[in-house]
Amino acid sequence: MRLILLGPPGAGKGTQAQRLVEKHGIPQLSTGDMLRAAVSAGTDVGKRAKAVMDAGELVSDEIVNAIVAERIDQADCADGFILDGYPRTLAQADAVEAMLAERGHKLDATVELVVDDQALVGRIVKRAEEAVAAGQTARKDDNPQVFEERLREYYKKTAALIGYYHAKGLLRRVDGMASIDDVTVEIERVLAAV
Ligand code: B4P
Repeated sequence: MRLILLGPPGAGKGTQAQRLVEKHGIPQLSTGDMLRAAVSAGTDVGKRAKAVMDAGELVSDEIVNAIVAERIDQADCADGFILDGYPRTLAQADAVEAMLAERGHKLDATVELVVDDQALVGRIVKRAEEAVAAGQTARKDDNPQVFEERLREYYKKTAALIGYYHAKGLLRRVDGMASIDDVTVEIERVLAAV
């Protein structure tokens, strides 16, 4: 299964991807996690991505497409993967389609998690508070000011993907306002029908 999880920042893509990994035994490919790992490791990609991520903007298509292209050729991706937070622009959507076609694969489904903007900011603030309470450092982009920019970027650059995948007959919509467990049940229900 080759699946995309789509939705605004904080919609629960990462949360649900982890559950799908357990159930389906295929890896989660989170571009956010890959970029944060590059920042922590101080690689060239990390150095270029850091300021962009801290500002809540999108890292360049060139960088992100390259890290995904490299990742999907690893052995654990042979039977499929869950793309979490990628693609985020129409150029990235074209790129992933080309990557899959080159390898003789296609996308099976795109699941959109639908969540109110108001609820999104509440989740992000809560995650930052929980990190601090646990003695960890909150993500630099998990604060209301940067979150506003992340959401603006989503509507400017990413929301167009909903129409794009709908037109291809690949879009499945799930209510992301429900509890985490209920969202998982609903995702599994729509995937069973793919
Ligand atoms: P990401 O790491 O992808 O961050 P995200 O969109 O905030 O995460 P997600 O939707 O997965 O939310 P989560 O499950 O964590 O991106 C960060 C940055 O990296 C971007 O701003 C950008 O700069 C860069 N980037 C990444 N990919 C890129 C790309 N393709 N192109 C360019 N730049 C890219 O959930 C959030 C919180 O909500 C959690 O605390 C969770 O516990 C809670 N939650 C989840 N589901 C819930 C539910 N049903 N009810 C209540 N709470 C819930």
